[in-house]
This record gives sequence, structure tokens and C-alpha cells, in this order.
Amino acid sequence: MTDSNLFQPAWNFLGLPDELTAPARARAWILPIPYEGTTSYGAGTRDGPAAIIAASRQVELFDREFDCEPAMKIGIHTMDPLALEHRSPEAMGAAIEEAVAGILTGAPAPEQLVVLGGEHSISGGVARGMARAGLKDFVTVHVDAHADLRQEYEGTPYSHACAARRIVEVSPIFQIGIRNLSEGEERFRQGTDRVKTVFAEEALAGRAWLKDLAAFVKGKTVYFTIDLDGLDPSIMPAVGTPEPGGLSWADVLDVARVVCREAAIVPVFDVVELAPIPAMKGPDFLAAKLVHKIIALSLFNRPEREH
Ligand SMILES: [Mn+2]
Repeated sequence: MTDSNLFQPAWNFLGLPDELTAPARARAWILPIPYEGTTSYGAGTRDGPAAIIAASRQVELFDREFDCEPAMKIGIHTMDPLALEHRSPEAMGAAIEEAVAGILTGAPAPEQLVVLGGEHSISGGVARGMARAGLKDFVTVHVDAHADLRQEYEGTPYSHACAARRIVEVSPIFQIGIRNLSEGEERFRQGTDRVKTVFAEEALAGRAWLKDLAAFVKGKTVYFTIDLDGLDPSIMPAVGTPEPGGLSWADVLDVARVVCREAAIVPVFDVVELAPIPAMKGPDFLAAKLVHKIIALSLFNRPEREH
């Protein structure tokens, strides 16, 4: 038999061996959605999912926080990417809603569905898919530089600039890291009790708001959506609209720890808006490590769901 050491790690998230990637065995499933249809400034998010998976194959599986290789216990299945490249934003949203609902209610189904974007407009479809799958009363935690609360943008309500507004239609939302919003978004935010906001300057000034976040997610079903431009562009320049003054790596890990510890379950999270920069691997690697960490934080210390 051929020496298996001759081959590179498998082409899946983290490069896991086959026995850990079968859908029926894997507690987490990765769904790449390389959609880019409404990007208004820097382009390239269609290449985000492949860059995250490529970088993930170099991520160290051992994690000192868990004193083991959590992915080897959890199992992770990497799905084929959704083929949505040529759809309108509206048709894209409907297709994602149907796909996510189908995955979450299928047999087998993952305990956690991890969506890799693609631009942030995909998240409205993800949230509606969760609702359609029967996940009742879930709440959303949203890391972003932008409020994304516009009713519509450049002629479509399904733009990346409207992602959070579409989510608010199905779920209350807690936003962190916001440092850019329009007057209309600010008025909408002030006029509804479904949006809580920790602006970037507050997020960077201390940790008191983590208590508010903990109270928001405590005992709840949580959808966690991370637009990578919520992080500071000094560590995450590979985004379409890099806004100065964002979250650090430690900040976003603190958010993830609170969400994963206090929530009842985190059945879906997404990491979106990576627009890879050729020859700059840091951002791709950051995104891959973040996905790995959130999977481990949310599943490792929880008993496996009964099938
Ligand atoms: Mn953003």
C-alpha cells in the first residue's frame, strides 16, 4: 500500500482524515458560499471560502485551551460550495434560505452549520433558513464595522449593506464593533428595541459590555455572524471596506467565549467578507483559526446531541 505520508492533508477544513469528515460522524459541517453580487468597493469575496479552507490545512489542531485536538473529537464535514455565482441578490437569498433549512432539518444533520462567505448579504438568507428550519426564538450576535441596517442599498434590499436589517426581521440582534452607519440606520436603530449596539469605541474602551452580551445570549439559541471587517484592518486588511479602529484578535475571542459559554446552543455561525490578498496569508489564517476556535468553544464541552 502507498505510504500515506506521501500525500498532503485532505482538501477539507483543517485537512482532517476521512473517518472524521463523514456527514453522519461530523458534529460540525462547513458550507462554503462564495457569493459576490453586490460588493460596492473592494472585490474578491468570492475567493474567501477557498482561502479559508486552504489556510485551515495549516492550522495547528492542538489547542492549549482544551489541552487536546478538539476537532479530532468533534469531527468536521466540509460540504461542496453552493453554486450561486450568477444569481440576483434576491434569488441568492431564497436559495440560501432553502439550502440552510434543508441542511438543518435533514438526516443526518449537523449540530452546527458553519457558513463561509462570500459577502455579508448571504446572512439574511441564512437567518431565514434557521427560522424555516423551526429554530424558535433565536437571537443574533453580529460583529461588524458596519451596522448593515439599511432598508435597501443600490436598488436591492438584499445588498451586503442590508444584511443586519434582513436579520432583524427574524431575530433580535446584538451588534459589536460598529463604527460606520448612515443617519437613516442610526434613526432606525434608536427607534427599535430589537437592535443593541456596542460601538467600536466602547468595545475598545473596556469589558463592561461583555456582561450585556452574556445576558443577551444566556440560555438562548444563537446565530453568530462575523463580518471580518469588524476586526481592525491592521490585522484584517483583506476585506472590501477596511475601517480603522476595529476589534483585536483578543477582543473577538472574548466575544466568542461569552457567546459559546452562555448560549444554550450555537447551531449556525458564519464568517464572511474575506477578500483574500495574494501573497498575504495572515488574514486567511486568522479567519481559519477563528472558525476552528468557535467550533471548539461551542461544541467541545457540550455533550453530543442524540441522533
Ligand atoms: Mn462590514
